[in-house]
Formats: sequence, structure tokens, C-alpha cells
Amino acid sequence: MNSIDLNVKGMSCQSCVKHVENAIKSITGVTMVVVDLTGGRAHIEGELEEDAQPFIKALELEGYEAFEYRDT
Ligand SMILES: [Cu+2]
Repeated sequence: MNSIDLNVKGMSCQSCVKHVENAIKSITGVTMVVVDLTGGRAHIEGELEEDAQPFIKALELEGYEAFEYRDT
């Protein structure tokens, strides 16, 4: 079990949140996703590859710019 945090740009309402959630859940291994609309963030948990690229690509297809956020 590991986690990935993303900054997601362009979310403006609950329907954006749903789009982002669904795009993230379409990736294999995801068990949980929490989207923070006001903070513009997505927290993802599951049996994930270390690579955030599949998530970034899936969100791009939905029209949201995303990049990995590291809380160090
Ligand atoms: Cu929206």
C-alpha cells in the first residue's frame, strides 16, 4: 500500500471533483481517492506504481492539468 499526491489545476465545482475522482479510479490498483476542491489536490492510495504519470495522463484527458506533489 502506498500513496501519491497530486496538485490538480482547473477544478471549480463538485462535478469537476467527480470527473477527477473517476479518472483516478480508472487506474489499476487504486483503492481510495480523496479530492480537495479548494486546495486543488488529490490524495490517492492503493497498490500503486511509484510513477504518477498514468494519473497525470488520465487527468489531462479529462481537461485537468496535474502534477505530482511531494510533502517532504
Ligand atoms: Cu466543475
